Amino acid sequence: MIPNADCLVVVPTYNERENLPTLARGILAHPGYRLLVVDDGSPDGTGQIANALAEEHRGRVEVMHRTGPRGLGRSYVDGLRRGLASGARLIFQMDADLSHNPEYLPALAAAAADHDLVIGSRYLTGVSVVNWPLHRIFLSAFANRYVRAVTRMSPTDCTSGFRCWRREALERLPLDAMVSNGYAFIVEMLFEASRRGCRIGEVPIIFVERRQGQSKVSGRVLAESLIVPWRLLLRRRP
Ligand SMILES: Nc1nc2c(ncn2[C@@H]2O[C@H](COP(=O)(O)OP(=O)(O)OP(=O)(O)O)[C@@H](O)[C@H]2O)c(=O)[nH]1
Ligand SMILES: [Mg+2]
Repeated sequence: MIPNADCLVVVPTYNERENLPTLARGILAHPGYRLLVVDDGSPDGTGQIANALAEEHRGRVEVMHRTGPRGLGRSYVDGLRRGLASGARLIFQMDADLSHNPEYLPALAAAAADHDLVIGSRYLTGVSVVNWPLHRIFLSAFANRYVRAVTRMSPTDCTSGFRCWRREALERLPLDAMVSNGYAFIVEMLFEASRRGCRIGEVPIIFVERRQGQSKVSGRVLAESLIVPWRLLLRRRP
């Protein structure tokens, strides 16, 4: 474990009002952890709930309210930049819908002692998902195999959005030049990290399907996920 690590968890939100307070409680239960919510003007008022959390936990919870075109990739670029500027030494990414359990945060942080990037992995020990219908398991497993086959990346879970970065690794990524906006952004970050020689580790997690709110995965996001791995291969080396 990195002593006195200053840990910042970046969480993009779009319509997560039922989930955010529970998630925040789970993250803040860990001493030394801060939360940055990147809300995309959620119509359900998630942004106001995030403001109330920031008021209640001054100095530990911060909110970015994005305007203009929304998207997971854009939100992460803005949030990760803010995270770097805040001086955090470990920067985490996780979903707001409670699929990623904050109890795993210290395990990811511990593995970051000798890795630049640590992935919370669903596929390290079989398939560790709860409450997923069979078609979701197949879709996710196919997406992961597809990405690994096209890009030749070695992690068992290349599409997990639960990650921990050492700040020096994140600083080296070309955040300005990222092309994908949906779920493919997660793959693009990993690709850039692995071709820069980052030491990538994985720790097993059990992923739990969301109980509240709706998935934002659209046909457009899925189409982007099919194309981006090929675009990455064609990209010139930095
Ligand atoms: N800021 C922002 N966050 C988003 C956007 N789309 C999705 N998110 C967040 O990204 C995380 C993952 O989105 P989900 O809809 O859960 O996607 P998913 O996990 O692939 O789908 P499910 O498994 O069905 O929940 C959640 O925290 C969402 O609130 C967006 O356009 N902007
Ligand atoms: Mg989800």
